[in-house]
Amino acid sequence: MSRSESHTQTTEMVNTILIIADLHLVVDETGKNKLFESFCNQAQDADRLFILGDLFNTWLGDDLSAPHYQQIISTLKALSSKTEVLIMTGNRDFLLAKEFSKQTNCTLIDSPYLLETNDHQYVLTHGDELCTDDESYQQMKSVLQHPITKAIFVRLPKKWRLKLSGQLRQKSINAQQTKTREIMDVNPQAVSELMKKYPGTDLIHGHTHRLNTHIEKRFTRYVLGDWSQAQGNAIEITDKLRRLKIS
Ligand SMILES: [Mn+2]
Repeated sequence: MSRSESHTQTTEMVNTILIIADLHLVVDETGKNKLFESFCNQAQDADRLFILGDLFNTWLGDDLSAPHYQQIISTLKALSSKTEVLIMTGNRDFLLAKEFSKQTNCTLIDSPYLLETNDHQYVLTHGDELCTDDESYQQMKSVLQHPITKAIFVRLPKKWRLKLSGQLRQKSINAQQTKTREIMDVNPQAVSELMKKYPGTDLIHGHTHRLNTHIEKRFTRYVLGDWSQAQGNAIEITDKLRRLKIS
């Protein structure tokens, strides 16, 4: 369809899609939880909301973590009765699973996810798989997020899970201190290999918390930022893409 033809379709409803990532919600950061709740109230006017990973700062299994986030869960449930909510897991909440999905009525989606709008296509991903320079991280991820490891972990007693996750978190904090900024960013080669598989699309991802728009030769890479207690950010796609500040 040519541009002029699409312009004649003025009666066609324009869909609204919202995309966020990296909220890293924790129980005691009530400001951020409230900010997310008010965002969800406004998101009821949208057709679809995508959350591209790390909605929660830690998730140690639905049975263990869901009881701590009942407010967030009911907010998501209320939203999903009006708006389709699609959630991708990140490296912090990769144990989000069926029970969470059932309680919230949100759909868990795999990465990468191809989003098709009327006239555009976007590849959506959390983004950590593109940080290939961080070899120790990728090694750790392949072990921790292996289906067998996940299946064993969620069956461990709650006390063990809490203890293990605390140890892993400390290990990760220590490791990050010796890594450079460059190592923890996406690797251009990894990005271009992904985008070769999806010609003609643009990329939207989070994880690095480096809100920016990178215009490359063949595609544009939109990076979402993380959320603070006072401010969040989103991408809104209607007939065009624009950035939103959430406060
Ligand atoms: Mn992440």
